[in-house]
Amino acid sequence: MLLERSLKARGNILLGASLIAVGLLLACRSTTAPLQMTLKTAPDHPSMTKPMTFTVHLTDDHGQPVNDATVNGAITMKVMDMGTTKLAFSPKGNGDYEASMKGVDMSGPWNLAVEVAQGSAHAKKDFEVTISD
Ligand SMILES: [Cu+2]
Repeated sequence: MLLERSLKARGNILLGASLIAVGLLLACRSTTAPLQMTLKTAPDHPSMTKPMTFTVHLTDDHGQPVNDATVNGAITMKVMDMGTTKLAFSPKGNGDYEASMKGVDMSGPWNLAVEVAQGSAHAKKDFEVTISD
């Protein structure tokens, strides 16, 4: 009974600690990232053997498009180390930034990490991109 209780207490402490960690992470994000971004992939379901284009849409905390940012991406495979391919996004107006790739070496789940800098404002976001055969 006593052992059971102390295990439960330990579980609660762990849960509390992880909630605090998540809270800090969210707080950190909201203060350092007034920039919001979304990703579109063309085609919608990219194939590893065909060219694909990524479009990042960037807005400020008022929902207005941001056109003067520097946008860089790094794509990695999620399930194994296949190196990192860096992508430089070009501004296309209306808050859109584009980067293209000729294809990838393997199908499956990839991660596109996008980093945005505009003056002193920075934002980073991970997008999962599923690439088929
Ligand atoms: Cu792979």
